[in-house]
Amino acid sequence: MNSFLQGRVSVVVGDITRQATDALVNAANSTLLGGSGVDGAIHRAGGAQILEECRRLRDTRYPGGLPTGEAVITTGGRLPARYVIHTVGPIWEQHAGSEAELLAACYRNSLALAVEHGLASIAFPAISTGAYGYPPDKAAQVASEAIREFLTTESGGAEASAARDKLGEVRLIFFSPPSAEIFLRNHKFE
Ligand code: AR6
Repeated sequence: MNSFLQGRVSVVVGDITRQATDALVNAANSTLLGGSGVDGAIHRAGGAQILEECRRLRDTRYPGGLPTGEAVITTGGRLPARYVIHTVGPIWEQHAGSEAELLAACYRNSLALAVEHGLASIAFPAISTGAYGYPPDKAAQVASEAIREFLTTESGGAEASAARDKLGEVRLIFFSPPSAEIFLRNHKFE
C-alpha cells in the first residue's frame, strides 16, 4: 500500500528533480542561496533563474533569511515542475523541543502556498532527514500528520475547501527504497 487518503497522497522512490508535478518542494536553508542534497540538485537541474528569484526574495522580503518552518515560491526554471516551493526544515535538536512543530509547519505552509497558487499537484522530499539530521521514523509521523490535517480540514468555508480539494496529488519522494520503507512503517495517515 503506497497510497493514502483516497489516493491523494502517494509514496514514491525517485529523484525529486524529475517529478513533473505543478510544484516541488526544496529542503532549503534560510539563506535561500543553495546548498547540498535536494537543494543542490534542484538548483543544478533548474538553472540560474531559481537562484535569481531567491536572491530577490532575500533582498526584499527576507533580508535576514527565511525563518525555519516558513515557505516561499519561485519559478521551477528548467525543471519539469512549474514552481519550486522553498522551505527551511528544523535542524534536529537545535530548536529546544520545537522540532516537530517546525517540521509540521514546513509541510503546512508549503501546501498552503500550493493551494494559494491554484496548483493541482506537489512533490515533497523528506524534509530535514538528510543534512539536518531529523530521525526519519519521527519525521514520517510528523509529515503524515501535518499532510492529513491539512488535506482533511474543514475550516475556512466552501471556497477555501474547494481550493484545497483542487490539490489532488501529493507525492512524497524518497531517494532510496529503505527510506521509503521507514516512512511506510511509521506514517500516521490512518
Ligand atoms: N531527490 C529526492 N530526495 C533526495 C534527493 C533527491 N535528488 N537528494 C537527497 N534526497 P537534505 P535537509 C533526500 O540533506 O536534511 C542542504 O545543504 C536525502 O536522502 O537534502 O532538510 C540545504 O541547503 C534526505 O532523506 O535536506 C540545507 O542546508 C532528504 O532528501 C540542508 O541541506 C533531505 O536531505 C537541509 O537539510
